[in-house]
Amino acid sequence: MATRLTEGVLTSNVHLIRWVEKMADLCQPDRVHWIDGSDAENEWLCQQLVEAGTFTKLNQKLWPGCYYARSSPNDVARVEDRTFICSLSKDNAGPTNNWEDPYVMRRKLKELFRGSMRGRTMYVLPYSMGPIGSPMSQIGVQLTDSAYAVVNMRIMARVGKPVFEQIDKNTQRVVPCLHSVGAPLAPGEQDVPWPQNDTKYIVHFPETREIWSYGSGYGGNALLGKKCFALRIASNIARDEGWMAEHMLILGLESPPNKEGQTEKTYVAAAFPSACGKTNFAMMVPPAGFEGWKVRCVGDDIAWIRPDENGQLRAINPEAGFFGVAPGTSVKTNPNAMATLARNTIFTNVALTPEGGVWWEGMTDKPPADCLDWRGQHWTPEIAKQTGRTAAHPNGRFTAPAQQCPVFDHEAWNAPIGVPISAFLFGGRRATTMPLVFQAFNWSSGVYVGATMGSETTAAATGETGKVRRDPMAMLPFCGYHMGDYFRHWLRMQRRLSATPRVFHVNWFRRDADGNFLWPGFSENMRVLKWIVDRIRGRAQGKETPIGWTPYYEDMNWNGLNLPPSKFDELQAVDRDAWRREVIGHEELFLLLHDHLPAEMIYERELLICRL
Ligand code: SAT
Ligand code: MN
Repeated sequence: MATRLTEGVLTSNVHLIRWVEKMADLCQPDRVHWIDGSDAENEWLCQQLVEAGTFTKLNQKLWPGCYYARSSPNDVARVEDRTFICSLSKDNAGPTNNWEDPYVMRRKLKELFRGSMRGRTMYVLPYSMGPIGSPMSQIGVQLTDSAYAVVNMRIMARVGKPVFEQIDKNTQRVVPCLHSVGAPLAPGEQDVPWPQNDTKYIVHFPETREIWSYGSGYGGNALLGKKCFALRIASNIARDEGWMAEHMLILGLESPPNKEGQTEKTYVAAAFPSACGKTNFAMMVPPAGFEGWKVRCVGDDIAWIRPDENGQLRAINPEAGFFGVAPGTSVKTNPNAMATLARNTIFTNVALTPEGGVWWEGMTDKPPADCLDWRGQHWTPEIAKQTGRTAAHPNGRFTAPAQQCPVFDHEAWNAPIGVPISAFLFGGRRATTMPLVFQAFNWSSGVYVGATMGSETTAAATGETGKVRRDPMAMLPFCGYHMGDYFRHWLRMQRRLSATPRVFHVNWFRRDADGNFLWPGFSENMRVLKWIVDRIRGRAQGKETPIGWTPYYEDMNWNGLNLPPSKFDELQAVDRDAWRREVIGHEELFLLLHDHLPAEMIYERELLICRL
């Protein structure tokens, strides 16, 4: 019998109602619940998650408003090998994406989703990526049988009634997103909050702007507004409409007031691969020697960027929360993140302490005497020594409201047209070859620098960690179309700009011959950022090298840090032999993309080889 929805429907949009009915027919949930986004509803959902055993309410004195979750051990990271771009033509998805014929994939998905929500509730979750009603925002509706996904999405995006009201105006596209953890329940069976099997499909249909995600409850696989919409689908929309959807943090650097009491604010956007310190950089605390300087965080993961009518690039952070890596986060490495996650936060796959608190490696110098690890097993420092088991999963995460960040730039985040972007930074995790910082010569050499970016792999995706892979603009797992066309789109953007942002490459992770980090990182990265701002403003000198402009030692502020010029030289060294090998790495990527590769990339590579 066809489902006819009557109860609790929060929209008058008949297309939306028909689609929900159709999907309910397919997935056969026991109930349909329309998400209004209220506090009461959120409490009710969290209570249900506690009753189902998915959530543990943390000690409310220590962690007010916080909950703790463990996923199933086979569902702890994005699954790149199960992520598909199903464009009509395989050529449009390109060689860096998995592809399947959309007709074949749709049939497969329909079979998987048939009855997949039996025994569960289907939640209808409307969300706006970006300020509701802003010309830079996009709307999605996620249907999901995971209350965990709903309460996480409520932190990560603007959700609920105001979004339905925006949908009812019928002025904006709505991207349909269907999500099920799979594993239907038999009558009377206790809920299985996490999928127990390995059948996972994270599927995007770029032409019809649709997302279908099956079999995972984890982060980027399940919170569909994030990587699936804000990057994979949005990169397609952006290409068609002349804007950019990027895997970038946005921060503003504010100078101390001058004699007239005025400050200077400069916004930059930076692309680093997952788990390479975007969150730390986005809310960095200036070190000693930078009294009066302020870093203001606009976003830590995604930037939507478009030229305004004056040809100035402007960016918004379409998200509303941080889905950050917990291990390594501490009051020393990122005090602002620690303050952000102190309340109203969901912790996933970290350790649970006997007092009802959370812990992860690197949070404190001294680990708890005992706790339950991310698998729910007894863990002590002694057991860790013997078995090498960590208390938290290396990709353990916190989901925290961005507005709780002490240095959050509320005004910029709420600005419908975003903030002006003066520079793009690219960076990866590189033990060798890449200096601390260099500036590309111009826009096309900057696009080359971003396009050929490499980084050592991390735990944010399943698979081997620590290997250098090319990760163009940190978008390798997130670009929803052919990577060669994406480079062309970047190159073309310049034509619409009156002021071209400067492009820089940074590397906080260079090591010496003994494997020690050469650069202290974290707060000290401010010194690099300051040089970048001085370059943007035309105040700092640059030294020409084969790869770009680099700082003179004297042009960096060294107040409060004892870093001798010899060490700086080691950090900044351009080793021509290592760079020749690096260019061969670029060539491998170019071979892969060859038939869509813009000519500019070849010319830039040739110029680089000549300079080397
Ligand atoms: O799992 S997410 O994609 O949301 C986080 C990340 O890998 O950057
Ligand atoms: Mn990310």
